[in-house]
Amino acid sequence: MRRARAVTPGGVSSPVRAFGGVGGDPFVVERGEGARIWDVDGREYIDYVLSWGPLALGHAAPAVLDAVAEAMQRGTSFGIPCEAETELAECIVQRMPHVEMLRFVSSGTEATMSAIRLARAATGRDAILKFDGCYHGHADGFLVRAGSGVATLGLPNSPGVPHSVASHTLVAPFNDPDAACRVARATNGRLAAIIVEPVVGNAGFIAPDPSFLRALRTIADDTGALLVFDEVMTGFRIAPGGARERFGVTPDLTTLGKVIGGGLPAAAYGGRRDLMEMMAPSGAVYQAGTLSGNPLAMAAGLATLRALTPELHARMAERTARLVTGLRAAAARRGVPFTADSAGSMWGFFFRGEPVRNFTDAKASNVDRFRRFFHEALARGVYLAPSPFESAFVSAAHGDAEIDLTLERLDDALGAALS
Ligand code: KE4
Repeated sequence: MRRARAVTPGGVSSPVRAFGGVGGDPFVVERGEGARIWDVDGREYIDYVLSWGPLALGHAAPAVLDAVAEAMQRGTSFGIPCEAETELAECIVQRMPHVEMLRFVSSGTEATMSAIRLARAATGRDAILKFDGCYHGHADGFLVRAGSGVATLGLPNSPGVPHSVASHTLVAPFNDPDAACRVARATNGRLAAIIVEPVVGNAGFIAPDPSFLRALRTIADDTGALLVFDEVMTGFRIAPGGARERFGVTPDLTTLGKVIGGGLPAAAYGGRRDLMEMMAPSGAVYQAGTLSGNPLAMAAGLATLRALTPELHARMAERTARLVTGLRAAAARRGVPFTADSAGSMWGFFFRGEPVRNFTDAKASNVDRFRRFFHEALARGVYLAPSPFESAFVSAAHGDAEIDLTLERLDDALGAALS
């Protein structure tokens, strides 16, 4: 880390990896296999961060390695239409029929940035509404009361974002449809899009109230704004068909990332055909990318989605629910104010007795206790997200044995964190 810090800011390629939310130095990873990773000092951890979500099949999944190895023999990048892009696009469209057409990009940030540009072009409006604590990547307009690393580092917003850009971004509390309605109506017809993480993963894990997403759909329809589900994290995690399958609400645009690249750089934005055909070269809205649709990333994503059958998804969801239930029980036995929840293979917890319904609740949780628990868990070989404002994941490689071992270790870590 000393060498890394000499040549890169904070010694990391992305701020949240620097353990700013929990203190201390991050370990340096050597390799991963299945549910486990090993650091350069030979310590082994059961990994629940899984590269912040992409590794639905676990580390170095044979299906992914074989697919990438096979694709690599034909070259690594062309910048020319390649069948692999169409195969992965067809697979996604088949699983998420409301995504009638999509465009691949290389990161979630590009996906959400492009979806908003499209929404602004389609409506001729500038304002966007996001929710406090939600994180949609680091494009200028999103760094307003964002979650994830922005919240972890306690940054109010980010320097370098022109006021003229940030002023188009309006913010309301998650799970507060009345506030969202008030903010939307106050724009007097200037609202281009409402963008939301259908299950929040960047303020810690926060599930939507049953009626919240439906209310956003109604507000979007009433004000002429588009509804954008940012499923970069929830996509192929909370249900085989994503948020629309889980909640029955259809967005106009959806952004995806993480899992669809299977651990290699790939993301996408898509949705209604009439909107997507506005994107160049079919239409006039410009967006481009040298490595968009990279054949190795397409191969990794396709191998991942093909393995993620509804049966496997159900097994992963069941194991995730068992982990969360076990953690709640351990906290209850020790009389610790604690709440935990899951959706499919995505989960999270807070040291707080009352339910966490929005970012204000999340920030009111006992973050000092989180920090102690994080380090006690790490010392016992369980790697949780190094921030109270992140979520955790389970992969296909987390079998019953891993869940049992994790519950044993985390129960002990909880005891140590309280002493
Ligand atoms: P990327 O640009 O990091 O690929 O995706 C941005 C993004 C967009 N939307 C949602 C819902 C996201 O969760 C993300 C990225 N998530 C963070 C973890 N909370 C990535 C980890 C990091 O920043 O290093």
